[in-house]
Amino acid sequence: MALSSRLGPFLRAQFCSSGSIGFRMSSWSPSLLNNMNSRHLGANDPMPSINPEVYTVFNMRFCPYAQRTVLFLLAKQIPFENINIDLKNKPGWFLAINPLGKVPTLVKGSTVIYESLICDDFLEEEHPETKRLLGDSPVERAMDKLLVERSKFFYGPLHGLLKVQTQEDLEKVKSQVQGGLQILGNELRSRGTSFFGGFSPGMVDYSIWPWFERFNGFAQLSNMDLKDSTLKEWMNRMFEDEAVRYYRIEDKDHAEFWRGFAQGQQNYDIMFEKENPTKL
Ligand SMILES: N[C@@H](CCC(=O)N[C@@H](CS)C(=O)NCC(=O)O)C(=O)O
Repeated sequence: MALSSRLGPFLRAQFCSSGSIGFRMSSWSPSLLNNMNSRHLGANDPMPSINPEVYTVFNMRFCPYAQRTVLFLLAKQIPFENINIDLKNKPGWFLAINPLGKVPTLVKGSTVIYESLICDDFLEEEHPETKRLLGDSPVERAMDKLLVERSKFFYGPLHGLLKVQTQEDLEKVKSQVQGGLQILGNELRSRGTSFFGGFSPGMVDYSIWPWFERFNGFAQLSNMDLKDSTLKEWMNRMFEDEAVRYYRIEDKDHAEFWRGFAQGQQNYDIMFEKENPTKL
């Protein structure tokens, strides 16, 4: 990779987002305007008021796809509000906004967008004044999107771990997960940068991160570890990223959610209940 393209994300992060030329201290602060751990609203809840002047993300706190878009908004420091939705008991007003009933759904005024990667593309194009997270050239952007596509070879089987019935199936799925990890590890080694996005996290990093945040929880379920040292180091760097830290859920809470999910009894409100023990 040419030095200029390796430096691209670094230069963008340092200069473009501050709007001035020169090095700057980190001025990151959360752009989320309300509480990310609010109760998940269901069919019996009235529609909350929605501010048409800022983005609203319809979310589910444990959804890895919605996490992609939240991380994008946080990394770009675009102000937004968050509304958590009970996906097992969706409110009619949510289905009226997005008949597919999926999160993330990103709304501003009369604009309604869904599919995490499409939301992220939209935010990048709509907000050129913010930190750029996609590659500089069409080729870089296409290669990054291909890589996110190929990351399904990692996170697809990871979800499969929840369903395996036999030891034989478990070993098969574990080796599929390791195969997917190898694709990502090899790519990061060949890029030779700290992050897939260069010197700071970019689109690929934020798009694959949600499954790495959950990796330890899944790994404990199946006695598996991350063998790839390049990816381990990348994970440690990602854990230091401000957006990632702000939105992070601890391993034990992820594990509790996925245990429930595997039994068809997922509790979306684990984080709400932790924050509001007296309201239970
Ligand atoms: N391909 C979609 C997947 C989104 C998705 O499946 N979200 C789940 C929650 S993690 C959802 O909304 N499930 C509700 C449903 O399918 O009815 C994306 O990238 O946004």
